[in-house]
Amino acid sequence: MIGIIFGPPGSGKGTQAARIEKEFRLKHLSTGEILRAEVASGSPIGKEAGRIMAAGDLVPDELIVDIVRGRLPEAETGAGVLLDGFPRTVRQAQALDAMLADEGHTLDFVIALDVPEAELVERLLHRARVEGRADDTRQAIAERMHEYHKLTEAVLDHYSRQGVPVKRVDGLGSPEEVFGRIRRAIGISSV
Ligand code: B4P
Repeated sequence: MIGIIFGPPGSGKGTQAARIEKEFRLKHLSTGEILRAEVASGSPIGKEAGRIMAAGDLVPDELIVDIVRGRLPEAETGAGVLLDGFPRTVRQAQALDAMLADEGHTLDFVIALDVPEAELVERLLHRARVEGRADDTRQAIAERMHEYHKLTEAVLDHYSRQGVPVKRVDGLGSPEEVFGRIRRAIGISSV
């Protein structure tokens, strides 16, 4: 099974991915987490990505696609893969389509979390107070929302046009309530 957890910044992708990974025994691949690990390690990739992320911008497609290409085959050896934070542009989606086609795989589902923007900003500012993430400043959050509308939203149309089941899930409520809706949506997609 290969699925995507999709949504704007702060919609609960990382939060829900942890639950989906456990319940459906999927390997969780988060490009945000991979990039933050690169930043923490001080690698050349991390230095380049860290500046871009702190400004709230998307890192270059080529860099992210190379990272996913390097990790996908190993992740695919288990029961399945859950992609979190990737693809974030139509070019990334096309690159993923090609990677999956090369291996004879197809996407089983896209879960798209819907959360109003005011709630997203509130969550990220709360996380800034708790975790102090470099990209959770008011200015970076505004830029991340802008990038989401400009470049990322179109990924959903890309998949709808291809007939991939795109399940829109209400992301408001407790993490458990949201997960209940996701569980039902994935269950319907996988029968
Ligand atoms: P990500 O790590 O993907 O960051 P995110 O969009 O903020 O999602 P995250 O998973 O962290 O937050 P979540 O919604 O779970 O990316 C970070 C940056 O990396 C990007 O801005 C970009 O620069 C770069 N990047 C990553 N992938 C890329 C790609 N493919 N191409 C280019 N650049 C890329 O949770 C947010 C907060 O809400 C948390 O504090 C959580 O506790 C809270 N929350 C979750 N669910 C809740 C609920 N139901 N109710 C209340 N609060 C909730």
